[in-house]
Amino acid sequence: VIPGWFSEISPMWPGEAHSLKVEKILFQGKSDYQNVMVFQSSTYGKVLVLDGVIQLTERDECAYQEMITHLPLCSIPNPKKVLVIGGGDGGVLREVSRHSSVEKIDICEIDKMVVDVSKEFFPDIAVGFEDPRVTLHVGDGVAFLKAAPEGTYDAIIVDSSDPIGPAQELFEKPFFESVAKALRPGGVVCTQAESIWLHMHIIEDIVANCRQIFKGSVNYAWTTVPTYPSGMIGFMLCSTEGPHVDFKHPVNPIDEDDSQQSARPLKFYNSEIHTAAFCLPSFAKRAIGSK
Ligand code: AAT
Repeated sequence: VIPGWFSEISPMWPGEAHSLKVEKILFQGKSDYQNVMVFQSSTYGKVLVLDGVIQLTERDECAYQEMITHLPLCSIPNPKKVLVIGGGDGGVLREVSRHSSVEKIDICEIDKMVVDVSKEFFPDIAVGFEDPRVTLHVGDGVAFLKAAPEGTYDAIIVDSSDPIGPAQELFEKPFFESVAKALRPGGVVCTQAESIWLHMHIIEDIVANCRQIFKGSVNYAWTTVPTYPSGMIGFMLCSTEGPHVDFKHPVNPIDEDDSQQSARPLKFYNSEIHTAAFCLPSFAKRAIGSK
């Protein structure tokens, strides 16, 4: 460990640790679920860390939050009811808000401290909570989905931390089953699905489960996030039986002229990168396959 630097050390990526130079530690706390830290970095703005793992930085959060949100929402016409699991920082909410067809946004985040810390230190991200369509539920996403009425949501976005700690069950089969139940026919889910460089075994398990559970489309897409392990992260996009969803060809592009877009223009997402996100390196294509 280098003094004055934060190194992201975890058994989930043994033998490597990306480091950022720390200017100042702004917050350190312990919630019921995890250790929460915020620091000012030299080159990536403020950084949110949970249990030693980087959740976001101000500089590159757009590449994750925009993609995990618009990949599913731009793939279906007129999304109205959206559920976010995790995502207590508010960044995914901020992105969902760009869609004027959306009428209701539920969010279920397990850790209230993440929400409070985001509101204090990341106002440009927590701004997502200010949308009147948003209802915050503080609790476990697994329990929330078990209790959710069937066929409710057009889209579910699982912005979850890694499968060590409170998010473990969000990567397991029963959770995906309740996601499928809570979606309307032809509804879509997008879940954080780790890195093809580091976690192919996790991805293969998720793909196998999703192929059994989701009778529509099942696809893996990815984005670059310099401060996430291996510099990239992927998403599992699935649809339930019903109207066909072709994730690779977005039918609901975000209108660039919309007034909300000009006040806060998209930094990363566009229709070309949407389609490109589904192109996989050959080694990943072989392991994941396509359907
Ligand atoms: N948008 C920032 C990126 C994240 S945040 C993941 C969120 O999921 C955290 O706020 C965490 O508290 C929440 N969470 C974890 N488990 C649960 C659960 N069971 N129910 C509801 N919310 C939960 C993801 C960063 C990915 C990091 C990649 N290395």
